[in-house]
Amino acid sequence: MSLLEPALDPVPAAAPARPLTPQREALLRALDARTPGHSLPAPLYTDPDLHQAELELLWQRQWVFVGTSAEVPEPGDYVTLDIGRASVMVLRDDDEQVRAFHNVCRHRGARLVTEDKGSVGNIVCGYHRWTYSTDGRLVHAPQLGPDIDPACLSLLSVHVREIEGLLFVCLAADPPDDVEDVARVIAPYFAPHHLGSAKVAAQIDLVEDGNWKLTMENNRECYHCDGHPDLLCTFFQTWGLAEHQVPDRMRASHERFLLADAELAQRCAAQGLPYPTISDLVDRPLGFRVERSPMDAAGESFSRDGTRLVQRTLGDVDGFRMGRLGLHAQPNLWLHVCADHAVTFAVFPVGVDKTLVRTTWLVDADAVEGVDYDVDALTEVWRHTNEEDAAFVALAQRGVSDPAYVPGPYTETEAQVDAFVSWYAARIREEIVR
Ligand code: 3BY
Ligand code: FES
Repeated sequence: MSLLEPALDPVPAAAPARPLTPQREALLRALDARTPGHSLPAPLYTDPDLHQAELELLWQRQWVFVGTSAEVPEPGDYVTLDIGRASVMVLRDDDEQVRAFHNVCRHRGARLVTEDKGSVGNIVCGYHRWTYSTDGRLVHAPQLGPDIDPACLSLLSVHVREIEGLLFVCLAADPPDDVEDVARVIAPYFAPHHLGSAKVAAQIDLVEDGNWKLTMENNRECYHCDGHPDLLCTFFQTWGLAEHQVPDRMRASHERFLLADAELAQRCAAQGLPYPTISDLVDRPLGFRVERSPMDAAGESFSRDGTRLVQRTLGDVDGFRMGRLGLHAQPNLWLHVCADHAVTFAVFPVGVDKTLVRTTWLVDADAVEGVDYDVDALTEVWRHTNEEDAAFVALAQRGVSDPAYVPGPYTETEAQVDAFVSWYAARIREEIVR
């Protein structure tokens, strides 16, 4: 079955149950073998057929984070993303709207743009020069016969939703509509930070040697954070722990957290910034968690001493000691916004055991490199953290590929890993019977 079929041929909600493909049946069996509260059965991390079924049932049907509008600042600017075998082109059209299209020519199907990012006046196919405007209309096709209506040959569009500068796409014909609920909840947290008018200071792609779920699971806990010495200069290691779960060795840091948390809550209240953590990670298609949290040391940014890395604030915040605004969204996003910069992480499966992590640093559009910030310094902590995480993910992939692997229990510090795999299992089950 073509990977694009679900997008082009939606299944009506009341469709009679159809026999499952062998891959989907195998996926269901693997999920049935899962013990709740434990890591997933090995085939879900290692089996190429199950991976293929997952691409169709999850990645082609859910909202997926693809980047920020800062990555396409001007009309004609585009980025391309591979979601399974589908290439999606996200671009800003001549009316400054962000659009997304399948990166496939309507003539004989050639790949349209072949770069990861760039800028176009029109989108011109490299094969026979069919030419599309930035809103997807076919505007030029040499020797097109008089019986063929170019209006029927626009690029196939992909649903795209911008939430305060964060871009999500959905390949399904009929995307889950909870994106609107999520937007309503998170927009007030993000609006003051003006991500939509920020500029990209740096972007780094890292390919990890592991299944994409291992990358996400690793992000959803700080149980392994002793492996992140740079990050721990400012990231409170007790993140995600209930009071009674804080180990003795983290007590001093946790006391600092409690003080800083109360102080930041007040500062946010004074500025009219929403503060409470809102977490709805499992039950909705676009599971999410939004939180504000103080940072340790100077409390401003992801530097070793916690002081700012950019000399201009990003957005409308009063002062630099604003900790971080964090967002997790299923299946593939985490991000942090400090007063001086934002850093976003987008995860894409490349193969069953290869995963792309794209990290993007955003700063105020008027911040000047070399004057207001230094790219090496700005990116250092998360470059190191990502490399450390990539090593953990590779270790995990090797282990779960070993015949001796038996899924093990999550500790009480891994509630959000559990939330992630529970979300995953619920979505696959829902979609498999649709
Ligand atoms: O959300 C994050 O980026 C952090 C970093 C360490 C663990 N994880 C929860
Ligand atoms: Fe694109 Fe022919 S395949 S113009």
